Amino acid sequence: LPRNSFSERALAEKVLKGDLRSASRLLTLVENRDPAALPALKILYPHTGKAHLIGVTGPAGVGKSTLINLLISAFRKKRKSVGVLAIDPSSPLTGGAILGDRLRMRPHFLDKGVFIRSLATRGAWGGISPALFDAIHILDAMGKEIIFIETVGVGQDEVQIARLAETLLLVLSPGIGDEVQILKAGLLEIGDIIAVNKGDLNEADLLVQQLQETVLGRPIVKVAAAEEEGLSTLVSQLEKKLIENRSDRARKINFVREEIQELLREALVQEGLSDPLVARQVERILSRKQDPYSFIRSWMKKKGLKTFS
Ligand SMILES: Nc1nc2c(ncn2[C@@H]2O[C@H](COP(=O)(O)OP(=O)(O)O)[C@@H](O)[C@H]2O)c(=O)[nH]1
Ligand SMILES: [Mg+2]
Repeated sequence: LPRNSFSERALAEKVLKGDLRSASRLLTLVENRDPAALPALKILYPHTGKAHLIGVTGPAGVGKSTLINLLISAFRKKRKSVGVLAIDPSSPLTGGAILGDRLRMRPHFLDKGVFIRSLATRGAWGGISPALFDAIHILDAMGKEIIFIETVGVGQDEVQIARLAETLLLVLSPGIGDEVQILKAGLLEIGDIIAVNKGDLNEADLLVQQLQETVLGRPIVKVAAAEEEGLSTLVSQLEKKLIENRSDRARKINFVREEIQELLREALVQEGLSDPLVARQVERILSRKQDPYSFIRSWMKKKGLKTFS
């Protein structure tokens, strides 16, 4: 792996030229939280901020991956280069990403204008992690004009992607169980556009109707990804939103805030965990000679940081 500044610059320059292998290499470094990625990331950063970020979320099995596969084709026809980051829940056994999503998107594997990557987020809640931000920047810097981020979300709280996507596509489908559950989970409060997939199933129309009565002011589009139906409406609604949201400064500010928050969290945790003082306290806390609250407070004070109380 590149360690000297010459090869780091070379790696960054290759990514900027859209080189897939270099991008993959850098992505592996950021996934492993390898500090060797930092110099390249710093070089890339000024070249980022151009891509449209489309979050695609919804319960498992509604057809997000199938739909993204079609959306890739639609945007490729419009000569847009496309990136996909599929966030899979980390397996507690392997810590790795599940292969299903990659397989489903296979038709695009030979297209050089498409870059698809499954991202393991190692227990990060809701899939948001510093590695996700790095990955977005890498795809952006390599010239991807549209970046889809697929995450699984069952309730509003789980859908952290809503806080950073430029445009959010919520995918639902009939047969995901009790529709009232969706309402309770607050999932309908998010999503610039709501796609009701599996439109080929009988119950789809009822779901669309229920949503139309509940969700006001946002487009609800019926699609059947497996049948490749309803795509043109969805694509044109998406394009409209992309243009609208592009000039939404609040969303951009929010993105930077979220990224800083993630990096701060990571830096602070690293600092704490690498301090032998912290390790030594475990025994004292375990034996109740010390409480964890007072310890954290005194540790932060030692580091010159103020605590919240
Ligand atoms: N009937 C029907 N099944 C679909 C449709 N789209 C996807 N599916 C199926 O739903 C299952 C889950 O799809 P997938 O894309 O993996 O869902 P994800 O978990 O949301 O990414 C697969 O078996 C798909 O073939 C559709 O439009 N109609
Ligand atoms: Mg999927």
